[in-house]
Amino acid sequence: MSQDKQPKPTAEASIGRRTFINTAALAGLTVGVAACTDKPTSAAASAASAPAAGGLVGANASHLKPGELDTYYGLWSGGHTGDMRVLGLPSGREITRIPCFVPDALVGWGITNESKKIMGTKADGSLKYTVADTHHTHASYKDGNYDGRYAWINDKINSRIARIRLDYFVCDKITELPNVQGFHGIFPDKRDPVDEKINYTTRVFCGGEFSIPLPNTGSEDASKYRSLFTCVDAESMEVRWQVLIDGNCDLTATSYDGKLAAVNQYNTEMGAKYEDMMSAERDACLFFNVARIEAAVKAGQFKTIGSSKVPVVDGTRASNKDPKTALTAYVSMPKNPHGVNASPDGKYFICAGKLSPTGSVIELAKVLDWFEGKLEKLDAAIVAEVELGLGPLHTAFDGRGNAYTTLFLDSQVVKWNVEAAIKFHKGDKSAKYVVDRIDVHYQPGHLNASQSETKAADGKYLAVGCKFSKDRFLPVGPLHPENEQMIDISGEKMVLMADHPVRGEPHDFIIFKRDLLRPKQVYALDEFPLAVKDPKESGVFRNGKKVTVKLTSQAPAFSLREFKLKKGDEVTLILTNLDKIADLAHGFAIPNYNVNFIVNPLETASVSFVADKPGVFWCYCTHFCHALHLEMRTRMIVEA
Ligand code: RUQ
Ligand code: CUA
Ligand code: CA
Repeated sequence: MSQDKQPKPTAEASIGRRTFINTAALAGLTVGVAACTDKPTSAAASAASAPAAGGLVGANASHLKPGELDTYYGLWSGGHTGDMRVLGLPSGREITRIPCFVPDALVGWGITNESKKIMGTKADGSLKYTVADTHHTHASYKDGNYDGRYAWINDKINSRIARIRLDYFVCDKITELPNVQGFHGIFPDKRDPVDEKINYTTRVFCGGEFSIPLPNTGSEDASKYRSLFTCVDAESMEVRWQVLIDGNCDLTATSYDGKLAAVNQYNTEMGAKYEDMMSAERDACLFFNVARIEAAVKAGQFKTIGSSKVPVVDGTRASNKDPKTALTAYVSMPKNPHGVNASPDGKYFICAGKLSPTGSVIELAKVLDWFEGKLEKLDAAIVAEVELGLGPLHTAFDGRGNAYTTLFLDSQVVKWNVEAAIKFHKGDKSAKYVVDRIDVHYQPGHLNASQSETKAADGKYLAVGCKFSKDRFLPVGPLHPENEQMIDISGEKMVLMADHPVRGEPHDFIIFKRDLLRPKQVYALDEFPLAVKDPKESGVFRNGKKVTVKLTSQAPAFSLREFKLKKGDEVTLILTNLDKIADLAHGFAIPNYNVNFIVNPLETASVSFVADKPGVFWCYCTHFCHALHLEMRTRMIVEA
């Protein structure tokens, strides 16, 4: 990036510690980003060392008295643990984890037939995947706010999207995206672009970050590698369509009118090597015209790739030069941007610079004008490109016109006013757009504010996911936790409230008011086709070698005191928990058979195994349920 293209630093921006950014500094910055990911010591050198401002005031706000309930839910990506974390805020207490992509020993996810069916199995019945890397989670919308139906979460390693039912807080469907590697950004649409009546989420957009041969033949010729942008149906979870693009997809955002989705692109170079991905001065924020793409699919203007039947439309630059027919629009962004976020007033997408110290504001009405041939130059949709600090990554909003952006290299969050930034960019150099800065500990990635990407953004709490905790917690060996910090943003100045250690690597999250959700605590028996509805239905049902064992649980006993099998039997054991009061779960473990799972009130779960070991096996309840919990057992006798 040349120096003369950069906006001049302002006094009130009080970046002060340096004047950036010439080419040499940028080279250093690039190295810094790389070093931070694998070398904590070099990251330490760039971490802010000043103590956070005003800790005392905020400390009260995040501490809840015993028995007090939080006022906000937080849905957090679990990271490598492949699950979703549920937090209460402002306390930051982790209340539960919802398993989805990876087996979970507590509830028996990946052990029961029901969970294995959702996760996906190989021909031999074993799980197709046992690793995952979740990054982003977002929930379904209605009228521009969360409606409490679903949340979605991505698995970057195996390009899977999971849906969480928010009535029971369980994962009910997982879809693997065809021909995609490095599925990263994810965002549901906020309404339909055409049908007035559909003011809620019906699509989920998924960005493919890595380019691969299409179909993936293993070709070494990287010039032919491409990425796909994918639309998944929110209800059926089937893939509706894909868009072939130039460059790659990183994060994803959607507009409130349903018309636009966008991804930031850091590799417009389509480089296959690290260095190549940083060779261009500018990259892009790529917009998708949702209604036009769906019209093209309807009109049969698509191809398919390999064995996939999903329609793929052409969104490459060369095929989308005419605005009036274009499916896509590539808006130029400074070098290797990261993070694209929709402002709650519905007007702007904000792209953070990462290798550029800037935040870019894109006016959505202007992008739509371009698609209609009313805006001559697409670049005119960029209404601000202002300096924020070093390593800007993600942006949240308070609903009062302010944006909050993480600065990875500066270890700060910067609060800035969007309209003031636009004025400043227009030439009013007296417009003070930076409102406040706060040091965070350390190297923040994602952040989010309460209700941030909804029309009901309320500017109360901000959580920041700091990638390094360094010295903030008791040392526990080489693997440090990450540090989630809670910040009070209700005033002009940000106030640090609390630190929470968290096992890596949580990435993204959303925070919303608790009254938007009414989770159920007891299942409906009818949710489960295999339910054993009456203890009298219990027993061993034999059909040659195939054996079904049916039993029920009611504290503190299983309906069968014992059951007999023969060595070599192919067994399916079905257990329904007939206890129907909240909080009364039972577990079921079979020694030496690698079985343990939980049944919640009125839940049914089943496991299948071959009774290959003769002997007596005490199947016991693993979830403390009653004073006679230890006595809650049944005897499995496998005859030789
Ligand atoms: S990314 S630290 Cu996977 Cu969400 Cu930005
Ligand atoms: Cu049932 Cu413990
Ligand atoms: Ca680049």
